[in-house]
Amino acid sequence: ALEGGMLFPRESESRQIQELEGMWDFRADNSVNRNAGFEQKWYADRLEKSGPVIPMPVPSSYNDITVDSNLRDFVGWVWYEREFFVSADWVQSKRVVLRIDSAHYYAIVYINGQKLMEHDGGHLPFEAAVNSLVNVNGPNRVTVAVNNTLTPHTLPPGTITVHQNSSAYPPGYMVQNVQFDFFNYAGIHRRVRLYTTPKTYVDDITIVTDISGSTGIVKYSMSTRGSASVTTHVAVIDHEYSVVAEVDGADGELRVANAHLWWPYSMKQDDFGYMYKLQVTVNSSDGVDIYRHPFGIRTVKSTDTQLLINGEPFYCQGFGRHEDSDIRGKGLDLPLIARDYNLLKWLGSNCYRTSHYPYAEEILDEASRWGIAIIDECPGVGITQDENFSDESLKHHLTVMEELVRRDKNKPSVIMWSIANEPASDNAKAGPYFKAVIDKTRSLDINRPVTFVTVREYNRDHAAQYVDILCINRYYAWYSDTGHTEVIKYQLTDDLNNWYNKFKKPVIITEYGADTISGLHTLPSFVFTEDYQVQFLEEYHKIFDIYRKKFLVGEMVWNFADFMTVQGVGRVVGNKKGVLTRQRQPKEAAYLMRHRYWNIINQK
Ligand code: GCB
Repeated sequence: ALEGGMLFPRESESRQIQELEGMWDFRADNSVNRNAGFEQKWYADRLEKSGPVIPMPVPSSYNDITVDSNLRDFVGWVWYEREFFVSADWVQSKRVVLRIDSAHYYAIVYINGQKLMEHDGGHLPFEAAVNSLVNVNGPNRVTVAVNNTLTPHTLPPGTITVHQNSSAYPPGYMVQNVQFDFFNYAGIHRRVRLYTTPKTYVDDITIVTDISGSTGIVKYSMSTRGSASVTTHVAVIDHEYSVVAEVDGADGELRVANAHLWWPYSMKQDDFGYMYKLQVTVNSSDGVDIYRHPFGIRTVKSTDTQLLINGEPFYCQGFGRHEDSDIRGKGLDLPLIARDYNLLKWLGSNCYRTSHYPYAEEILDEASRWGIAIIDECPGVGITQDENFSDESLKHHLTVMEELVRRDKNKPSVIMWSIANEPASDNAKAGPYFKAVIDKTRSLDINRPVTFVTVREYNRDHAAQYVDILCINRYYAWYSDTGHTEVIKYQLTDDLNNWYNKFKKPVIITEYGADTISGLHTLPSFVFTEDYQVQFLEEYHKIFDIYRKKFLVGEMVWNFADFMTVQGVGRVVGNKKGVLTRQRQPKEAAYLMRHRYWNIINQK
């Protein structure tokens, strides 16, 4: 089991936040064994004492900040450091926590040269109390060593090739091979902050909602940590800051009369994304702790042909996406987040998948407010080699699911868990492996459907039998029959029927798309032109329109925007399947999607 509930840091009367974003000192460990930082204890004194440093923004990926291709393609440990101050008042009377919302991939954190914590995995937060390690007179140092190396047992998995004694490569030449199609951006990707709580504090809150007539049922449980004994008061606060229900105790049920449900904006255009707050107040001899947890009242269920939100059929009209943009790579960027939601709404998109890893909480929380539904995917992308199905890999995958569900369980926008993308589910090992991950996920949360995204054939998949909703990626007329959109209707029709007839479960096409260089045109169309992308999408839509009245419950274009990948002959400065460019400007296909998606919304 995991340590602590790790609630998202939120200010309140009892909790303060100190941001540690900004320019940090930075150095990549270029030593041949990539281990000089530990051997020479770079964390023991200021980083600039052990060698040259450069300024590095936090949060951001480090890869595209400089003009150095060695840093862009670097594999191994990089070191970050900055100074901070803490008030004596905080350290004496409060619990002071250092939280990193994500560092890719493996991180070790030191405070004033003393190890504070380690974390295995990018994309998810980690934290620890710093009270015993900080000075209140004078500066403190936080040093973060981050390693982006991917191995057969990381998520996502990868392999390292070292060219030893080869005349074809420089000595010790090291290559990171990956089994997925996006750039392995690295660094401190999300916020770093200090926050306080009282010494006895609200540690975790779980909120599950149900609907009975016009009444919203809010089941909650919460836990505290600390040595003092506590009394707990819980209140539901509406958007007007009125208390609409309240009760005492660490777990229970609240009933909200005439509840305002959380709806995707496509289902209730004038009343979507309604958020309440669960205000938890804990009293103890350590003082009062108050945490206000945003939540929505809604239900999600699936039948053998439908995906239901609040009991009504939901059709997912969406996109696959990435956290990706110029210069910052996968670094958290609030202007980009806001731009993307404006674009999603403009496109009429009511849903997306966090392909292929958990996105920042800031992104998911905005989805809740914008009334956009999310398939929340863990970083299980590229599980394709035999050793990726080992016990060691499985153990880590289960831990990652625990961390993901702990982080996102109370977010109304999250309507489904995706435990993997395009694994070798035709490998016999995939059956027991994915059954274990799916069972685990259901044991953590029985209130959302669970899926993984397959690219295999319906009759050769060992894991699809365990999911609630079939999610399928298809590239007819792109990776096969390239250029021949006339085959799409035949192949897609067969495919959809085969999956449904075998499994009797609803289907979402979670990817279909064609690389398109913005500005390139031909008539008749030719692959890589804007004309081809439009024609390609239109052919898929004809079939979707037949099956969305039956068992098809969603369609997602690959991709919302162009994104960076490794260099390769099939990628022209990245994957160009976006309907938007990487700079978030439209290709012609964006207008097609906007027309289609708004038509579907307005038909209702
Ligand atoms: C896929 C993958 C996605 C790739 C995409 C492509 O099936 O899931 O990560 O980017 O195909 O464009 O090849």
